[in-house]
Amino acid sequence: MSDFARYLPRKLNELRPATAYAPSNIALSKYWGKRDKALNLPLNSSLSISLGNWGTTTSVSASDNGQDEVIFNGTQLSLDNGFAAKVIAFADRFRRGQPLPLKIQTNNSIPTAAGLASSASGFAALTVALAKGFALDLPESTLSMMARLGSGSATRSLWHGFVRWDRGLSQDGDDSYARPLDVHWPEFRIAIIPVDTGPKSFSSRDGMNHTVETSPLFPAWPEQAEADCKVIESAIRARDFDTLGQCAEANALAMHATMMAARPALCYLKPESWKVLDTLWAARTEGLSAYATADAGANIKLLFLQKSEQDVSALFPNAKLITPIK
Ligand code: 2P0
Repeated sequence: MSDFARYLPRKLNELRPATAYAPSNIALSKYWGKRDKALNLPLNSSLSISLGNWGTTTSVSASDNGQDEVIFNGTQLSLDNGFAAKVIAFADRFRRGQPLPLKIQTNNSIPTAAGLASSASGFAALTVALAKGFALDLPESTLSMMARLGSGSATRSLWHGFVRWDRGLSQDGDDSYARPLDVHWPEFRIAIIPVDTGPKSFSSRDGMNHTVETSPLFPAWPEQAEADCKVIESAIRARDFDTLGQCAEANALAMHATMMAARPALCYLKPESWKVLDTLWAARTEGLSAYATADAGANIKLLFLQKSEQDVSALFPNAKLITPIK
């Protein structure tokens, strides 16, 4: 079955008001390329770190006026707004035609100036809020699969800390879900170096598909990414920060290389992103233990440990520091 209807009762319970929070996440080993576009099934596993209190809080309740309502950061959206339409389409996967008008309120705690996308935390929070509201008693692995149908990266946003999304092998995606790693590493730090905080010119979904379809470098990616995931998971378990950082940085740059080789080329990194990388690499030759990663956008994210916090702040005064694990 290609949808998650099988996890739902034929007739949903009446909705009770419910609220859920989900953190955003940054992949240390990236998800890039799908084997099934409708189900957001990846070609490779990925591993992320969640962003603590940077995320999305979503509340669902029955709408009083008989119509769906979507409220984003306090503003009621028109139902033909792209974001509202996606949210309602996702709720429809639960409702399956049942007349249950919803009021969905979503608040993002991610500073707009950080230029981070929020679909991961958004779909994860919406999944959990709807599951709670309809009193569905589902395992977290199932919730992770449901969130995946909203956005691939949402699969990993069900938990705090380090999370691994196993690509799975089955055609229906039943084994493609995430699980948290039981590792507490409170010294771990992230910094976002904002470069471009405007909307993306090319969505990550389109960029991913374009790369898979046209990049002669893409065939080398899935196997490398799978191997990187293993290295990073072992490094996390061993608290081997430099192995983790080196592999995460190489993984991100390899992903960007597949995009740059696409035809026509796709380059999310801007001159300012490269300047940040240059500055970082120069500081590393002087002994700084910090590494970079970048997603489908120009912003650079740094990985380091608490002991390097002051050096990173001095090097990048506009860095937004995150303590992901408390
Ligand atoms: C990641 N990204 O692992 C990778 C790295 C961007 C670069 O997951 O089409 O918005 O909704 O499954 O999740 C962004 O892609 O794509 C993403 P869809 P999604 O974080």
